[in-house]
Amino acid sequence: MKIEAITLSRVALPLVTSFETSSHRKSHLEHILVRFQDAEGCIGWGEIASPSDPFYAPETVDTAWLIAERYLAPAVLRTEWDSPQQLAESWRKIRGHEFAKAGFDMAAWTLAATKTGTSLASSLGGTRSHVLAGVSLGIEATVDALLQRIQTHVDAGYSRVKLKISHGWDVTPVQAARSAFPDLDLQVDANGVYRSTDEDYAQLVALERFHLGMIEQPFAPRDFLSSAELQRRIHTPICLDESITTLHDLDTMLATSAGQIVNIKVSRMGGLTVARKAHDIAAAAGVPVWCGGMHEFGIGRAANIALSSLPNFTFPSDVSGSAKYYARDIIHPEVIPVNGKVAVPTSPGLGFDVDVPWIVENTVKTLTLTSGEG
Ligand code: OSB
Ligand code: MG
Repeated sequence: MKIEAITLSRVALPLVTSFETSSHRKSHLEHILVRFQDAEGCIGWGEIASPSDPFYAPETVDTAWLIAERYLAPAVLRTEWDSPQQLAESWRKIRGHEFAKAGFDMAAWTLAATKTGTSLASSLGGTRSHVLAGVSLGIEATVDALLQRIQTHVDAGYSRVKLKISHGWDVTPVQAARSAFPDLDLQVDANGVYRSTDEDYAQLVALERFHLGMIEQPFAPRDFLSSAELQRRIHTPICLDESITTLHDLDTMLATSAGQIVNIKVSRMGGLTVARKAHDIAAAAGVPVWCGGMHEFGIGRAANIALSSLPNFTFPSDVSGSAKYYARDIIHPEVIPVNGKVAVPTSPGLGFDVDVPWIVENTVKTLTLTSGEG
């Protein structure tokens, strides 16, 4: 197969409610859509879900555009390929830039699945008909506001609630959440904000008594050793997110016992090809995984749902309904969880219709590269 045209579209969608983490606050998001068209006119869609600023990972939406235009698109346009894994070899020598690669890898998978008439989930080896949906709730102005947001999502039937924590917003909101919701499947995510100090260890150890499902990314991405030290001191499983951007990072986590659970993100790991390998490696090591999110638009969300259908995706994923994020998503039908579960599409390719007019209406910049001019 050969790709003849690649269109990049930078699309801005307003968020229904702004989202705050330990590092920043956002009211709308800009992601880059990647559209592959092959010689037969078949289409594959992918999404580069990089945040605008380099606070979660080193990439930004601007660096992703640059790498896509200058390196990834030319590499894809000159490659003859039969499988997404083979196409991924064409960008192997580009170091880092996983979010940008993920958009291209996703476009290859959706195109290949469309052409073979298989669903994205089954082309990846997915086995589940439904995936458990969790929600990730940001830092709120008050504990009462947080409790109200939890209540809304519990009422909506979500299977699990994850709370963002940070200095000054950890033990107090978690304690309040636990006493208001004694049986809730609750977990926390620090986005790497804690340091290897006595005070910070004490703060994290203090979370132990709220029987959390896990503590996600307590320390900085490369600080595997502090994570291993904390894991020796607590029973609550540590889950790594930002630390795991390559399969070698996963090997390091396993070798250092830096955690017991992996949050696999398609974007953070450079695409479905690598994410699936991470799933297999973790499964072989007896380490359960779940699928994290980056507030994806519908295309990236569809990829997350497909990936979450693999057998070792044991815990609920951050695949919430479209309506939690966007008044109108870019896919039809939008993602709607029912009783805390999202159905895995069985139709060929992405499994959703892409709303092209809505994409065009919200596009702030677009570029098409073709193989013709080389
Ligand atoms: O750490 O999981 C994270 C969103 C942006 C950056 C980092 C993270 C998140 C989320 C959102 O938690 C999960 C979702 O898509 O709902
Ligand atoms: Mg996280």
